[in-house]
Amino acid sequence: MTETPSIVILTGAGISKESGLDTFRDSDGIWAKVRIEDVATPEAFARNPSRVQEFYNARRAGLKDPKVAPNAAHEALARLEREWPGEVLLVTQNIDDLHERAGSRNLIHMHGELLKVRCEYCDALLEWDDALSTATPCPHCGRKGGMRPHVVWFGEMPLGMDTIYEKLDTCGLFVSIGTSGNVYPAAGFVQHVRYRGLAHSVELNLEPSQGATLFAEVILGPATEIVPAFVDRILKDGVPEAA
Ligand code: BV8
Repeated sequence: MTETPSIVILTGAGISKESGLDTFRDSDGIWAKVRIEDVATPEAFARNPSRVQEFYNARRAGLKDPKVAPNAAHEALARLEREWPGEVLLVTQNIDDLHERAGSRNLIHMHGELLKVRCEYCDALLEWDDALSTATPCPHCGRKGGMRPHVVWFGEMPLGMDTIYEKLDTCGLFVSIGTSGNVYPAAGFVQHVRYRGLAHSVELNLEPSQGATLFAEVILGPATEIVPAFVDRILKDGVPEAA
């Protein structure tokens, strides 16, 4: 009896769009309003820390909006983790907490988390849902000026990479949902899986991503429609053989 294949799922901002959170590269996206170089690099933080803190304070406050809640796509992925007999690892590029709130547990935030902050002096990692400023003293070591969002900026190493590659190397199904395939190393995961030739690969997105041609299967549409239907199909028919 062949073992139940494990599943690795990668999500991006597109899965949270229908929950009311902006994506990055859509025409009304975040990078249409601010430049990456001004708010999402260590150099930006060194140059003008309060500008960067304000950018994340606004997004952290936005998460508290009662209208921002997990949608049917987040919930379908949590159901897949509960009901699939093998392992399901959810790797998200998103820094919102909608996957957790939908019930996903086996989850890696490879680009960090908006609701966590850390001290650059003592490395304390703290849950935080309030505004942060350079004057905020670290609750752990007491020093000021070292508190930053626990978010991976451009040029910084994403989190959980060893585990992610280990799971990509052994999975039977790789699914990419709601990401434009612009940012590495996440955008390279599909090549990593195809290279082994042992897993089926599916992209679920509103429109073809940069890497769409690398997937064995592409399903287009809004996440709240195509993700629940895809989860139903996998739970009913299982994982197709690697194409
Ligand atoms: C690294 C956290 C190496 C912050 C983010 C030159 C110089 C320096 C670096 C590089 C360089 N060239 C390349 C690089 C690497 C760089 C990179 O890839 N740059 C790109 C721009 C070319 N990557 C990095 O720097 C990474 N680190 O490489 O480190 C290293 C090695 C050794 C030692 C040290 C370091 C770090 C990357 C992480 C950066 N941080 N975010 C924050 O969130 O503020 S990345 C940012 O883009 C977001 O976090 C997001 O996670 C990520 C990807 O965006 P998407 O999620 O895909 O969103 P997008 O808007 O693009 O697409 C949305 C999609 O959804 C669209 O396709 C749309 O059609 C679809 N959609 C919309 N609505 C719906 C929908 N789909 C379904 N339903 C809907 N309703």
